[in-house]
Amino acid sequence: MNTATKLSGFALGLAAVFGTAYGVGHLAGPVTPAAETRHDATDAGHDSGGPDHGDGGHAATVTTHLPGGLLVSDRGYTLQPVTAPAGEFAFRITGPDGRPVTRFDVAHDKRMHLIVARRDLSGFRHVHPELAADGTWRVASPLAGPGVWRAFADFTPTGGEPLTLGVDVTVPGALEHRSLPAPATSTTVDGYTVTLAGAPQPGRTSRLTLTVSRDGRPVTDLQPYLGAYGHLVALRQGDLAYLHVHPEGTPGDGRTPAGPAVTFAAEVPSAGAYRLYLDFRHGDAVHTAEFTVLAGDQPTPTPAAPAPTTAPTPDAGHGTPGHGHS
Ligand SMILES: [Cu+2]
Repeated sequence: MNTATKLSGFALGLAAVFGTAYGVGHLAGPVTPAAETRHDATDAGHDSGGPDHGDGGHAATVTTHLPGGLLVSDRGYTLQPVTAPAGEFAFRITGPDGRPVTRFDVAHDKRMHLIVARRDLSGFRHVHPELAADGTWRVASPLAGPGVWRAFADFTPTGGEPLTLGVDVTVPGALEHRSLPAPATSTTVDGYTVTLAGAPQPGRTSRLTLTVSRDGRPVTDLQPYLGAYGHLVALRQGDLAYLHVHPEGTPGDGRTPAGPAVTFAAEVPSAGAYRLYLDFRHGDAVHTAEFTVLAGDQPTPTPAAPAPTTAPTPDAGHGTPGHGHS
């Protein structure tokens, strides 16, 4: 079987999952409701598990949602990178009239969230560009070196729906392949240790709890960042489908502690491998902790095992289902 055949089979599998995974829209934030109900899905099987989606309309009108970030153009809005001086990244969003959009609503403290990662899921950055009067967004380039990058613009045009558009951007240079790190439930960043409890399950809401400590002590004075104690983005291996997940509770609501644990309600659109990126703020700096997680019917990673050093094949880094060799 060649790669193309494998991929189309994979896509069909995803389509089947999406047929019942409409709840993902709540978490994907920017979602693409299909104009028509293309799958005769019913609400069967969706009445169990997880908090209320807060939007009772799902049961009556079942639509097929795509995760965010897969489209460069959606609902009349298009993400267009523009030529920028060295060291800068610039782009525009054009609207249904073909003109650059100049009015955006604030969401999570900002009018524009720009997320980038290489296609191999390395190099994640989450930055906030500045809008010029002509509709051009500019930011110091977050593209940290050669590779094929995916840039996600997560925004709400004034008068429109939240959207996440994605575009590939190539930075020339010697490519260095990075295998997806093995699934793990603990990681370190900037001197912090972050642990992950919970595993996402396709088609239903799963609680993921991330706990931050430093020098063996729980961090209990996390600082609000973008209106929350943590920001979690998940990217799916294979197509970089983008899920922006928000934590339970709001700083200052009188019941949400400032750490050490931040809990998220996450719903992934399919089985497979995802890379999670947790942005949290402490010591007046933003830190990003990264995890690989496997969703679906896969062996549950053993918390005590740091890495699959006893994996059955020496090619463990490439053993993820769906990874096509040529
Ligand atoms: Cu942001």
